[in-house]
Amino acid sequence: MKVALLSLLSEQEKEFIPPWVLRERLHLTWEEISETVLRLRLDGYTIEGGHEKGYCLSRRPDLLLPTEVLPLLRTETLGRNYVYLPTVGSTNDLAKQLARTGAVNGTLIAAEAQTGGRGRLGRAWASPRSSGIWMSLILRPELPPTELPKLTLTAAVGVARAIGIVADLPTGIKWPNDILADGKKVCGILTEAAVSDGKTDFAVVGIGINVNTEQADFTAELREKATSLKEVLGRPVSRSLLLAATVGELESLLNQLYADNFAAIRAEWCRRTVSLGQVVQVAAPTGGFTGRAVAIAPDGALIVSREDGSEIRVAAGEVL
Ligand code: BT5
Repeated sequence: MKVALLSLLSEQEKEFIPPWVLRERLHLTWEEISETVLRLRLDGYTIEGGHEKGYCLSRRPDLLLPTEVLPLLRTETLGRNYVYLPTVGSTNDLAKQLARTGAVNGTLIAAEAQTGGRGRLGRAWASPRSSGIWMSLILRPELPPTELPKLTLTAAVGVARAIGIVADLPTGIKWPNDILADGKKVCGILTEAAVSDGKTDFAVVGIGINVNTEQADFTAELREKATSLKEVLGRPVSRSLLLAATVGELESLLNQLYADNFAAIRAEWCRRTVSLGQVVQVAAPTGGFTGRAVAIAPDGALIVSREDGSEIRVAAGEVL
């Protein structure tokens, strides 16, 4: 009901639609319409009017509400089950909980703010309220655990494409999970998975994008390395459009991945990366070393060439 009423009011935003038109077009009683208006007002929509003039939508909230996001989705599976929260500890933690209790493939979780947003290795992820996209996707991929690193690279390509489409901004991917704009981090990706008997039960792809985040929202330490799309572009970007575009690009890339065409995704990743050719410091569990990032292996690992000419595959680890 909410979506139908909003879409009718949006046909003539800022103009009153008379009661009889609303009733006829929506096939609802006036009581049902008034009640839906009340619920939309509680969600943050500014709707003026009443039973004499009818209703007029004068302002939509800048929130990732289902009523804002679902009408924009062009996907078949991803995001069709959408869980939206004003506040959550971590969307990845909630996604894992929901996945364990049977949530369907493609379930999307998004929150306005995270109180315990996480990066890799237990690091914190700053998630100021309503300034970015803090989301997780539950996937049940037909991928063996050894191939899961491909998911992070695929997600990075999807986000970079979506930022290009919605914000018209070129970005660079830093292996394996960062997206940079103007040399600073605008997005981080955290892929986690549950594996049993050598098989992937589910994977959770967590994505954090600083969309309209202000420098003042970051701690002094973060200001040096983090930025947002708004800061780089000098204008705000619609979070709902970017969320829908990200999910859309991811769906088509995942279809490509599952159709055994990671090679094409890897090629695009290589075109978009800023990591190849760079001198990198690798902090691996087995000890750190320095080398030059020279290639991405067919399975998504980074190939680092050391001074002595030896090449090392870095599947998981830290590139500084
Ligand atoms: C990441 O980790 O970059 C993965 C971040 C994933 C965040 C999403 S948000 C939705 C979902 N739910 C979660 O709880 N997490 C995911 P890593 O490569 O370890 O980078 C973490 C480091 O990035 C921190 O140590 C900071 O230095 C920096 N950082 C923290 N918050 C940031 C922000 N908002 N923007 C840019 N950099 C940030």
